[in-house]
Amino acid sequence: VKRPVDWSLYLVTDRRLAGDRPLEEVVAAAVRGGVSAVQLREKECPAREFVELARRLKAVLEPLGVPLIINDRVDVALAAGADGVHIGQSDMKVDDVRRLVGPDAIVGLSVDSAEQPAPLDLDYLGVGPIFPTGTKADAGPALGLEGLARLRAASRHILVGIGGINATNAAAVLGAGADGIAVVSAICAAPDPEQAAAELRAILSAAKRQPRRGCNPV
Ligand code: TZP
Ligand code: MG
Repeated sequence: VKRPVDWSLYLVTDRRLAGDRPLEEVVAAAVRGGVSAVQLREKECPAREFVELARRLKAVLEPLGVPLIINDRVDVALAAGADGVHIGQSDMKVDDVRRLVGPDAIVGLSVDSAEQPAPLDLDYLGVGPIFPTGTKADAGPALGLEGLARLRAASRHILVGIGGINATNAAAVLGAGADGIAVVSAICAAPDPEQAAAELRAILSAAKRQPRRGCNPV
């Protein structure tokens, strides 16, 4: 069975930004602060090390009931027993991923415009970059809050905004229709990831719009 997921504060990892600190520690601190879902994102990691890292994060997250999603790599997600996978527009098609991971796994897809059609059998859309970001070198132009609002009007998927989101603009992203925010640098690069997550959590809790709980719209 598919378990409901709280997408309100979604941490996407970056070991480079975590610096000397072990990723497990940064992630554990972020969850103490209020992160509700974690995506392991590694662009250069060899498969074996990627699986080992995923297993270490799973050991931290599973007891806390926080889902672990693997960026790009269906094989790594399956090998490590992660909760799901996040794919981009040039990765395997959603329906092919779904066949591989099964009906209960989480499948998320990146979109960068309101025009990109998204299959229904998806758990959420990662929408962005909402704002300019230095974290993703090949990120497209920023959609802005207007682009997010357009997508909100056009889609019944769970929408998670990403790209340049921090404590100064998180409430506006929810206000434009996102169900949650995904952040990399705002937590991974913070001197105190727990406190950074707690600050974002407090902002989200105070924001008018109550984030919806994720469930597959099929
Ligand atoms: N996809 C779109 S923007 C982005 C990704 C992975 C990077 C977001 O990083 P940050 O540091 O939260 O702006
Ligand atoms: Mg990708």
